[in-house]
Amino acid sequence: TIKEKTLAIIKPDGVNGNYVDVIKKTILGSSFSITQEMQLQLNVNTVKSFYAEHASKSFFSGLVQYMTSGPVVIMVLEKENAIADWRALIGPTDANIAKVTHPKSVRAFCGLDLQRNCVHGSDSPQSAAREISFFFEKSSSAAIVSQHDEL
Ligand code: YYY
Ligand code: MG
Repeated sequence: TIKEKTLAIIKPDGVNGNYVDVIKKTILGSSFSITQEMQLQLNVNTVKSFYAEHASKSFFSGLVQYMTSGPVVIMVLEKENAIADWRALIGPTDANIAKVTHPKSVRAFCGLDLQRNCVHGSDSPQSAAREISFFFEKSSSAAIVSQHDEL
């Protein structure tokens, strides 16, 4: 079996609401291994760069504000079919919809609404590769943008 890696983020509402342990138990109980993990306070430039594909959207400034509102836990998850399986486990983007359509999903049990949906998951092999190197490579984008942030 060929293992695959994906990037998971426990967002500020998840960390703040003390959901880190229960989410990690869910991850490990679903046959993923957590191969890398770090807790970070993201800054504005890092979030803008990470979510660059959404820069033109009306929700972008709210998303940046939210993602910088407190610490996040960033993890690399590994298993066969990790990318699709983690997306399935977290459920739909809008936590209010998740509560109705996917009541056992992570976003259903710890998310609050469309913006504050508790967790991130890469959506394709291309994004997984980009997002993992964004945070975990030595000369990663996150490290580079952090140096230029004014916080
Ligand atoms: O991949 P996923 O996180 O499920 O959703 P995206 O469409 O990539 O949006 C990224 C992020 O932006 C989402 O997790 C919440 C937020 N967001 C929002 O606040 N309002 C929207 N209408 C859409 C997304
Ligand atoms: Mg996405």
